[in-house]
Order: sequence, then structure tokens, then C-alpha cells
Amino acid sequence: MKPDKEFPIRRVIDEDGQLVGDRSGVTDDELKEFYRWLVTLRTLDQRAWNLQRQGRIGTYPPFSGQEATQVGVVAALDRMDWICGSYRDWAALAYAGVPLYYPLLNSMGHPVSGNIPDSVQALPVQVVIAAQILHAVGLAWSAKLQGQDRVAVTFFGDGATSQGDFHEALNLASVMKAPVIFVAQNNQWAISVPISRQMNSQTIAQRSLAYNIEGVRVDGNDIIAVFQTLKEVAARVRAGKGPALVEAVTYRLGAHTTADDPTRYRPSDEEARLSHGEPVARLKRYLLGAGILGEEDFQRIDDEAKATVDEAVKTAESYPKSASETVFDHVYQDLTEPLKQQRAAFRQRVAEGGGQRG
Ligand SMILES: Cc1ncc(C[n+]2csc(CCOP(=O)(O)OP(=O)(O)O)c2C)c(N)n1
Ligand SMILES: [Mg+2]
Repeated sequence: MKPDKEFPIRRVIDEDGQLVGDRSGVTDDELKEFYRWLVTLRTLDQRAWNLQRQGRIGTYPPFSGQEATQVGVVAALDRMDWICGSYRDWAALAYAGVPLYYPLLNSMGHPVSGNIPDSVQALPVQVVIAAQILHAVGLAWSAKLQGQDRVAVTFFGDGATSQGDFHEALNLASVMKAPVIFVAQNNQWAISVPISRQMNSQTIAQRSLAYNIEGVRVDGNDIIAVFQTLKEVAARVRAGKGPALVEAVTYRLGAHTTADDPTRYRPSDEEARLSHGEPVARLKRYLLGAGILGEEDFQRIDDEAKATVDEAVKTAESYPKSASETVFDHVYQDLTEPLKQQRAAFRQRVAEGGGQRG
């Protein structure tokens, strides 16, 4: 059944980097800065993959393919706005000001990666699918009650929209008119489950109708369209018009995590077909075609990104290894009885020569 309203995908540059929409409100300098960030983040993501393969970090969830959505959204926010993301949203956090070595430390199991710097208004990444959507509603509602001029943005995946938390969050935010922007990153897959098996709705955006909130669909690989959309949506949400649901249509370029092998479940031609319009190559084509950047600039940006990422790796590896026992720290101020017992059992195992790594 068709929804009452259509949710067309907003797009400004197509897969080939051709201008097909209105670019107003985005300057050449902003685009150059976006491109520099996209390349730096892609370089970091690919390096993290290699570090995992070399045994230098543990499991890592890549964000390649989703950089334009994450950077485009955060670029449209104000400094005091909240960001609540998942394990795949390090690009958003990095652009907001979290150090680039944090995702590496996170995959080393280091608790420092959960200590978001005071200058960044964000929660640590969430691994429990969809839980951060409710946290964002709480933060937004609280800001409203305190009369603060700030909105909360939450990132989550297509799979997360099947969780009860997603629906509870949209309902509560709608009833309370909480200033929250829900950003669904529809990367087409929830590990091995394709979107076609995830939901029977035609779009994620149409779910906004049920909660009587604004809903829009945007090409998540087009940073210009994402940035413009979020600027407009954030202005309305900030003005007290209630929450909004943004569906960013994108594609997970590689595996779910370094522990996954998508060749076991993805059609063999799919990645080749859908990766053509990926966000970094797309913006590069546009910048080249429009004469905003040239080949020498691209080389310089690549070199600088590599140096920046080298530095991040060096910093991450300079941290002393964290003891496994730190899993018991930093969640509760006072450990619960069952956790105290588990910690005691863990210590005993370590004393007997097992259980401790590094
Ligand atoms: C509550 C909960 N159930 C199951 C899992 C296991 N799990 C980890 S990632 C994932 C798929 C999530 O897919 P999606 O929301 O589309 O996000 P993506 O990984 O594509 O960014 C699942 C089921 C989990 N982490 N939390
Ligand atoms: Mg997904």
C-alpha cells in the first residue's frame, strides 16, 4: 500500500558528480573543507581495517560509504546540540571534535574512548541497537524543559527501526514536542538482513506519518543535499515545531565489521553497482568538474590525510594497554552485588593464570 504522502529523495549532485539540483547555501570553501574531512575519515577507516588485520586493534565497524551523511548532518548543527550515535558513527563524532585516535582506542578496548571531551556535546557510542534514540529524546526534552536553545540529533541504522526503542522514541518525542532529529542511515543492510526483509514499509521516512512529525528522504551520499536538508530541518525543530525523521539513503560499502564476510550473503554484483555513487568519489568528481579543486589539490589532501592518520595511529598505540578488568569500571558509581561477584571471580581466574590479556 502506498503512503498518503510521497517521500522523494532530495539530491543535488548525482553519482557522476553532475549538478542536478540547487546548490544554494553551500560555499566553495565549505565544500573544500567537507572534501578534506571525507578523505581524512576514509583514510582513517581503511587504516583501521588494516590495523585489525595486523592484530593491532580488535573488531572494528567501518563507516565507509556513510561519511557524507555523518559529516553533512553534524556540519549543519550548532556547537551545543547533542549527538547520540552508534558504533558506526565515529565519522560524526570526529567531525564534531572527538580525536581521530578514539575509534582506534575503542577497538583496542580502551575506556578512554568513552570519555568524550568536554568541548563536544555527544554521548559515547552505543552498541545496543536503537538505545541511543531514546537517550536523544531524553536530552532534547530536558533541553526544552530547561529553556535551552539546543536540539538533539541521533544516528541509527535501518535495522534499528525494527526495534521497539525506535517507535517508543518517536512517539514520546512527538507527544512532548521534543526538539530531536532522528537520522536513519539506511545503508541497505543490518548485518546480513537486507532492508527488503527488514520492513514492509516502502520507506523509513513514511513512518513519520504515524507519529505526525516531519519526515524527509535525502541522498545520504550527497553531502550538499544532506547539509541543506539538515540546516532546514534543524531550523524548524529549533523553532519548536516538534521532532523530525530524516532518512538518509546510503550504502554500506564493505563488511558489517572486521568480523563479517559479506560475500556470504550479498549478491556479487551489488557492491560494484551501488558503490559508484559513494560519497567521496562523488564529491571529488563534482569539485573537479566545477573547477573548484584540481589534481594537485587532491594529491595534497591525500598526503595530508595520510599524515593525520599516521599521527592518530601513533597516539592510539602510545596508550598503555588497558587491563581487561576495566570492563567493570565506568558504568556504575557503586558496583552492584552480582557485578562485584563477577569481578571477584574474574580476579581469581587471572590469579590462577587465565583470563587476562596483555
Ligand atoms: C539490541 C541488540 N540486538 C542485536 C544486536 C546485534 N547487532 C549488532 S549490529 C546489528 C545490525 C544493526 O543494523 P542497522 O541498525 O541497520 O545498523 P548498521 O550496522 O547497518 O549500521 C545487530 C542486530 C545488538 N547489538 N543489540
Ligand atoms: Mg544498516
